[in-house]
Amino acid sequence: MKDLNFTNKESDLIINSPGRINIIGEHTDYNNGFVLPTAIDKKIEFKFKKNNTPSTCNVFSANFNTSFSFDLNNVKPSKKQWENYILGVIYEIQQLSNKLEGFDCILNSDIPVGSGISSSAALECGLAFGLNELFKLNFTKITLVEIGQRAEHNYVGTKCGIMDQFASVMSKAGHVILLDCQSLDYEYVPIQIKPYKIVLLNTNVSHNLADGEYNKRRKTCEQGVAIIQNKYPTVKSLRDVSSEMLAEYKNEFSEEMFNRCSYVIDEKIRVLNTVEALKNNELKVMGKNMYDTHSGLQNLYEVSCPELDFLVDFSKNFDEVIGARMMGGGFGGCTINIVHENAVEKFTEAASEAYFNKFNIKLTAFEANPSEGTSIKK
Ligand code: GAF
Repeated sequence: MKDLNFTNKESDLIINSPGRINIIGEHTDYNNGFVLPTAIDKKIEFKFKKNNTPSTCNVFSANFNTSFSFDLNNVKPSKKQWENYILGVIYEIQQLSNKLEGFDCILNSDIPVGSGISSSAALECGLAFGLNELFKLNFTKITLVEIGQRAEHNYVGTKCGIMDQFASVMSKAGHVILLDCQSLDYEYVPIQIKPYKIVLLNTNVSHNLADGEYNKRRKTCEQGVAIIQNKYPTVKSLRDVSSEMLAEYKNEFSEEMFNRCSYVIDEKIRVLNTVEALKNNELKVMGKNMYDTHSGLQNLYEVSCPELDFLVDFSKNFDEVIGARMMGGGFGGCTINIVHENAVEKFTEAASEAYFNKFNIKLTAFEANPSEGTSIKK
């Protein structure tokens, strides 16, 4: 296919779809627990144009300088993973609507890929949101969130929870979302943390283990629940299990299963405790909880990696950093740090130097500002 090129003026619609951070609540979403994410000021921009064909679609990624075409009557998984995010969304839309027609789309992103800030949800949700507008599909925002999640399950193969897509679509500037992943009830909580800033340190590593290990973690949690259900039939997920109940299984579970489940149960409580701390401006409590989360992800859930552990440990040398942890699925990507505004430069420079000396890899540091979810560019 030819490279697509059309200007903003020539496009029918421009959508911005952001990446996300998560203050706390990691690997809790698919266990029906709570999460505390928000969109940030890093995004994928989508330029859309109807191309007046019944079914030919052309997509160009400016970042990868690559394009592909497909026919709406013949949508099937591709060998190229990034195409599956697109094709998966198209497939899921087609399960619900027959109103799609041919379109052209140009993607331009400033979200670093594989960094744990969910460029994948931004891609899925921006596409679903844009096509919903362009072809007047009349889907609700929650349906767009679910289309994105199902695309990831069915075409990409990651059995993800709902946090990333929810944050990408539903976020509100200056707030985090306390989301109950069981009921999908949510509350916008203002994030006023002055004089602190949210600083991300991107390890710039993404260990390939990620997808398979992610699905394995989910399975282990579900297997744990299945055993607990023999005695407690009303238990539907780890959401319904207390640490006292889990303690009964200390001998019956493998050590690995016990550790995985106890991390999730602790984390569920930490999220609610952190929201209270945030509301009461007890930022050091929030920060301590973040360190505890990291320790659980490192030692019990085992989804961290040496690069992430190094940066979290390093942050403890600074009184001005009150909390830090790995963020997202794990095995690479970013740490999220709560840093005093006067020390951001000092901290990021020292971390970059120490990280380079240790791993011979350059890290990327940037501030993340809680921002609006997927929307039409004005
Ligand atoms: C990934 C998944 F996509 C989310 O659903 C969530 O489980 C997260 O890892 C871990 O909290 O980003």
